[in-house]
Amino acid sequence: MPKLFDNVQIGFVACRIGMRKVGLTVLAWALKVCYRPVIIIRDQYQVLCLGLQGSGKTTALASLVGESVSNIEPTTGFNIKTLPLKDTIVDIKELGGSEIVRPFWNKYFEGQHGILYVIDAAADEEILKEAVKILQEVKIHLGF
Ligand SMILES: Nc1nc2c(ncn2[C@@H]2O[C@H](COP(=O)(O)OP(=O)(O)OP(=O)(O)O)[C@@H](O)[C@H]2O)c(=O)[nH]1
Ligand SMILES: [Mg+2]
Repeated sequence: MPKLFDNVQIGFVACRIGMRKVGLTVLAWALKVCYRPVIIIRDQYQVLCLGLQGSGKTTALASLVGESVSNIEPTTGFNIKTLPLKDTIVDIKELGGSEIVRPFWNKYFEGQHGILYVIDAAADEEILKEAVKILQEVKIHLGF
């Protein structure tokens, strides 16, 4: 038969374990609320995404950033995606590829670190030739 003193001791130990659990829960909650991983961004690059209408620019960019590729509409104006790569951010700006908007592409060249030119490899010969011709025009504008 345990004495009163033993019961008090068992109760005290149980209470301490309980308090520890509560303490750990509070600590975990506080860490969850307050802890924000610090990511130092060292570099940020601007990339222009070009290519003929329907070559797959929007689809390629959506899959690159892990978005759904269903229900993709032709791009009117531009479409911007941000691609985080470790401590680097790449901002990719896609411009629509229709004949009407292509003359305005060169207005967006300034300040870009690179060009991502998309060609539909499954396109027929004529479209492939057109894609290469337009790419050459872009290169001339850029001074290559
Ligand atoms: N099967 C297949 N379809 C694709 C692929 N890429 C794009 N498409 C389809 O081709 C069509 C045009 O794709 P978009 O990504 O809108 O092409 P875009 O170059 O952004 O076109 P614009 O914005 O109009 O210049 C869409 O219906 C896409 O679903 C691909 O790799 N495979
Ligand atoms: Mg598009």
